[in-house]
Amino acid sequence: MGGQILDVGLIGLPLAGKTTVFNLLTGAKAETNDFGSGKTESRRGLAPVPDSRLDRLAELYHPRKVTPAQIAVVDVPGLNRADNGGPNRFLNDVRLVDALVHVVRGYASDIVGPADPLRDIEEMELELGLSDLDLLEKRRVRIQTGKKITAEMRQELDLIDRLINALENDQRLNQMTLQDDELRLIRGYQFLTLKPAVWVINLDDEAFQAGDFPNREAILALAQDKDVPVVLMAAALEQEMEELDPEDRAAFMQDLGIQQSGLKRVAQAIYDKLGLISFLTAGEDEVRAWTIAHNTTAKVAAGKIHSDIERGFIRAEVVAFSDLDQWGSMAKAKEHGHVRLEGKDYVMKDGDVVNFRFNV
Ligand SMILES: Nc1nc2c(ncn2[C@@H]2O[C@H](COP(=O)(O)OP(=O)(O)OP(=O)(O)O)[C@@H](O)[C@H]2O)c(=O)[nH]1
Ligand SMILES: [Mg+2]
Repeated sequence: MGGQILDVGLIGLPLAGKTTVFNLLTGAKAETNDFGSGKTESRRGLAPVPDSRLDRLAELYHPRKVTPAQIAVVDVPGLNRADNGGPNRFLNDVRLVDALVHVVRGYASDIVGPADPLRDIEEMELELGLSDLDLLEKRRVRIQTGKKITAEMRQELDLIDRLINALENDQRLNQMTLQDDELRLIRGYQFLTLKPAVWVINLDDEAFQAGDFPNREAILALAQDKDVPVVLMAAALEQEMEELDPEDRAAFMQDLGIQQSGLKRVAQAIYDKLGLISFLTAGEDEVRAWTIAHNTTAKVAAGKIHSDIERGFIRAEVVAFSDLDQWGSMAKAKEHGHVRLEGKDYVMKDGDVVNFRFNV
């Protein structure tokens, strides 16, 4: 994560349902069919990360507010097939994101024709690869035509050749084994195929319920090969259900076999892919989820909340959510020996409910 908040870009071909997915994730009511209206600006929004543990903590603490973790989402106009030659400019809007969600049309469209998700995935993968190739080739020329080639530049040139070779063989850069020093050399480029990706196959009701779509096996095999998780979604259907009141919605979702919302499943895929977990804080003021990297220590996690808490860190009072949930209060959990005092090097776990003690 570059900043405090995780940044995700929604990309895809025209009319794949990107804006519908964007609305679903962020609760926005943006107009769909940008392609038809010729709109070419990206839009941004915030998606709350669903976490049922927050609901349970709210039940226990009756806080004034509940704050879920958030993901910043960018909805980019559809990649224009006619916009050939040169890398697609819409991709510039996702150059700095932490993860790319490719929304793939799995339903027939009156305008763009029958569903062909495999073709669309291949087309987008090609486009992302070409964009990275373009950057690499420019960099290679810049080094080669420079006044002096240092040892470090020579090392970079070798690496650039390897990366170009991989891309030319239809690999993503995230499929390559790269050493830390190599990753450091190329970090500044923000290569698109090095970013964690998720493929969301957007389906009609029936296809979603059947869990089936054209070229399913081939797509799943490709996804495994490229190390990209696949999430099936019925975005338009879920969007319609947003209009229902929560009870009807729950019953309806159950009928359709939707166990978890599309938002929840996409968020989970992104967290898994990026190696992220959440810890929780709970009090009468606020119950809140915080996003951290796997293996973050207590002191660094404290810094997520405030730099003063990190600087003045004394101890972390920690209870696993499952224990707090089971015993129903901090006092009871303590009585049964589930509340621990941990030092600054304690490695945080997903679902830790934490109270930091600190000096200012
Ligand atoms: N049948 C069906 N239609 C859908 C689904 N999701 C979106 N659509 C429709 O597809 C059209 C395009 O949806 P958008 O969400 O605007 O797609 P987009 O990818 O943002 O499109 P552009 O930004 O214009 O490229 C709209 O008419 C949606 O109602 C779906 O799951 N099933
Ligand atoms: Mg759109």
